[in-house]
Amino acid sequence: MAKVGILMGSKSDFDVVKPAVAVLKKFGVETDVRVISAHRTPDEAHEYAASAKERGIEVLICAAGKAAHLGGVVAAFTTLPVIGLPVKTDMMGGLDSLLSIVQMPSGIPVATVGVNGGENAGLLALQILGIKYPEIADKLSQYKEAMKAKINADDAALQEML
Ligand code: RP5
Repeated sequence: MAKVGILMGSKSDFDVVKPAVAVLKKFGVETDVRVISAHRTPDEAHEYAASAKERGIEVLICAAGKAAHLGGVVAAFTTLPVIGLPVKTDMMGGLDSLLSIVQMPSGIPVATVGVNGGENAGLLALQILGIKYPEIADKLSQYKEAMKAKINADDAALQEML
């Protein structure tokens, strides 16, 4: 059963969403990936958000660009944690998307990752799930150890060159 619901406002957002799906898959976490728009399919956005918890979803990721209100709208209809994933745009490089998602007024928070930060959105979802599932928290510790080993190896290689 999918633990993470991943919504995107348009199929054109999918390239940004892929790293989130990939990292969740790598950790063995099933996802439910959908194209649902806050303004083009508002009824579906409402229905999905309001029913997510009873369908077993534990964390939501919402990717959107421009006037990117999908995360905020979804967060309005659920108590599940919502991670906003701002999509880079042509006009402002994604600053428009970022501000639309991160600057939620008090009362309805949307945890926001960087522009096109799909992998971090997936990792943040895993960290939230790790509170409940020790096996996910353990895998995250191993992931961090591997990252540390790589940086240390890169540093050692650099020192050799200098
Ligand atoms: C938003 O508008 C979507 O999240 C997408 O990033 C942006 C552009 O959508 P398309 O015109 O490519 O469908 O709703």
